[in-house]
Amino acid sequence: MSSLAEQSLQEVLSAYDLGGEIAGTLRYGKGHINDTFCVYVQTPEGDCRRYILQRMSAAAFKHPDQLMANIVGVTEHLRKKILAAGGDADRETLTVLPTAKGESFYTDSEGGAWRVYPFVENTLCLQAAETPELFYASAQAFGRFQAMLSDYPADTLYETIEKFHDTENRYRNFEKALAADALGRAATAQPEIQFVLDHKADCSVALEALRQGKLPLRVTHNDTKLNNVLMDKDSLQGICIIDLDTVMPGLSINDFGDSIRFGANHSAEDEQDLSKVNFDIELYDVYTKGFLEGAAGALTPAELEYMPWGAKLMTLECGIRFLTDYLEGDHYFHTQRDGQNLDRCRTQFKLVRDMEEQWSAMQDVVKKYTR
Ligand code: ADP
Ligand code: GN1
Ligand code: MG
Repeated sequence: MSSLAEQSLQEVLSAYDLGGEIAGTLRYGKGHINDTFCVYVQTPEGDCRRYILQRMSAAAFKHPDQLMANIVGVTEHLRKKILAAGGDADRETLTVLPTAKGESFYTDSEGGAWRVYPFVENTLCLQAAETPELFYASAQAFGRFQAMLSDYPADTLYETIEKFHDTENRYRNFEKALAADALGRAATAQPEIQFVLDHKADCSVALEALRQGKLPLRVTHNDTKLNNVLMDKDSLQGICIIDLDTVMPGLSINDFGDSIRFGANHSAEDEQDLSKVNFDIELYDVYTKGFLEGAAGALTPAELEYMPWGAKLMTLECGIRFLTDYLEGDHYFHTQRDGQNLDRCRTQFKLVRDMEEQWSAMQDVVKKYTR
């Protein structure tokens, strides 16, 4: 984590009018990409108000202006839909708070790009599916998100990270990192390297279906981890989808699959004891049910058929990305300890192996809900 971000806080906060005196600023959340802070503000009326302040990752996002144009467009679209449905738009979508000069983000004197969102209060952000009911509620929320964006003009969205879920390209990047082996770490990851090499053909499955016109491009979230949906503390429903940095044209099966990757098990993403890492077909079942309900019939028969592939490929791809970052020296994903990206890679590959063993059961679950 960068202390450079902390050094810029004063400057950044002075670019915003947060409606009161700043009482404190703390690092916040468990995201791997952005530098996230919670800002506490004391209003003249004596209330405490919170904001999320984020420095967008320069390693991940090369064009913050394009990224923020996407987020402003998508959140305004969601706001209209939510209001039309009689919902509470301040809680059910993120809202970009402009700078005092009316810009959607602020660039600090070091070149860092920052943004502010009002904090969505009275919500839970889960790091694991604590109950099947909560996981089911998150699935409905991601499915609804997909449905609400189904009429968003996809051609107005910038590609914020090029080839983000291009698994073939992720494989090629892995090959490059392996050939360079810049830190001599390949020797410490031989079984994982072999696992990737053995799965080369899989990396083409969804992309080939896209090229053949079987799977459509849609507006998708592309980072549907459980900790990217806020759950209402009272109703325990998924209410607000966050982390909109990667909303862009993509595959619905990837949105489904990334949630399964992260949530359909009972272990942390960086668990070191692999005996604790097991793909849970029951959680897969409840998520499938919730996602299909939320998407409300928007998916084609081919998308339904490829849903298990979405789960396997997002898990394989994420493992390849963690391994690549490990080989390259941990430049992309935030780490708190040595070897963390390799541990993350190992959990992903264990989950892929489990999915391979339960492949026909995974297909049966989708069939059960789509008959
Ligand atoms: P990253 O890309 O690094 O994952 P996120 O945008 O997901 O960053 O934010 C990190 C964490 O901050 C989230 O997991 C969540 O806990 C919290 N968070 C982000 N935005 C809000 C918000 N508007 N209200 C409440 N919590 C938020
Ligand atoms: C990152 O931003 P965050 O922590 O929600 C990453 C995802 C990975 C995930 C693995 C923009 O998600 O693609 O699947 O880590 N986001 C980006 O936990 O690269
Ligand atoms: Mg996040």
